[in-house]
Amino acid sequence: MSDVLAPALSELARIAEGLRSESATLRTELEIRSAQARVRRQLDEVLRVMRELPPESKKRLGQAANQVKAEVEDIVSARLRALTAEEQAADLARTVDVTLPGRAAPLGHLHPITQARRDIERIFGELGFEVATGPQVETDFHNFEALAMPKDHPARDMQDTFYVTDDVVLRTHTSPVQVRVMLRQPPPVKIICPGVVYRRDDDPTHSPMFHQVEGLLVDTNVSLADLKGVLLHFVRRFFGADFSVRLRPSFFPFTEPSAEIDLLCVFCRGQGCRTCKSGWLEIGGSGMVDPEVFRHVGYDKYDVTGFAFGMGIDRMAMLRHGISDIKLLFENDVRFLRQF
Ligand code: 2NL
Repeated sequence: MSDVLAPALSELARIAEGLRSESATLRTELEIRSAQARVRRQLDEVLRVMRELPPESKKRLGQAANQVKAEVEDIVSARLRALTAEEQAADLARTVDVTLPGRAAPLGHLHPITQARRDIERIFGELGFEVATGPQVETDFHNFEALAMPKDHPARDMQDTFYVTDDVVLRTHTSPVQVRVMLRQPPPVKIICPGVVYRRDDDPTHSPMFHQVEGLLVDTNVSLADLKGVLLHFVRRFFGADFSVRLRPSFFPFTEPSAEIDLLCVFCRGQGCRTCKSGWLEIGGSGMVDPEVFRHVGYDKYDVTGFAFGMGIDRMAMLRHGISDIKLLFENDVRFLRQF
């Protein structure tokens, strides 16, 4: 029966050899597994001659078959390992070059009004003024009455506002914050009050909602000269050392005497131009605190004197950057805002 054994043995060797040379061309696990299955079928086919063999030959063929089967499994697992290694190497080659420059995240910045408010807080802070804040919805007493504007006083017309009820309003200035501070603590007082305020006003230079900062200094022997010195210092720090201020006589119900605060025109530097006409631009109002205000908060008008001022933060931000329409500050168009 060696005429069956010999060809079977050489067929086994041929199958193993065939898989060995084919294995390098198998590119995926699927290709490897299907080659493995095919080879197993081929081996089974060859071993069908077993039945016809005498025991001695059967044993030899059996041993040879086991050897070839082990060889086939070795080739398959070696090829699978090689493929995994190739895939990992390809993965590594594909990964990011960590030495490349990163993609910068787009950075925003503070709104020009917030920048202005923080600068104002810092400049007055250096002079010893503390920041005080309070509610935007106020009582008639804190917003008007305590500031010497009784009901039906004509000065209320200038500060027409939004009424929640007859006695509750959206504040028209941050003065009520100062009233609240004076009501709860004795003099001296040295504060600034930045915040949102509301008025019935709506045109290119007025918004029904705007930002104001008021300042209040109450102590013994405070004079108008102190007011002017503080304002001049502030304006030079905020707009530049070559600026100056002018106090122009005016009227406010809560100050006596009262004065408008004018800034040397940022456009013409005092020459007189389309925007300012006079060479000066109004940035706020000021004066010596009226004794009537001290009476309402329980301060002794013979004991203390004080100055107060109020300025528009939006307006100062506009003048600083040469912005002509206040609405641009509130539209939140980043193409506009990113310029500042
Ligand atoms: C303006 C004018 C001003 C005040 C605000 C004030 C506050 C107290 C007492 C007295 Cl508690 N006065 N504040 C004084 C003068 C003017 O603001 O044009 N603001 C935008």
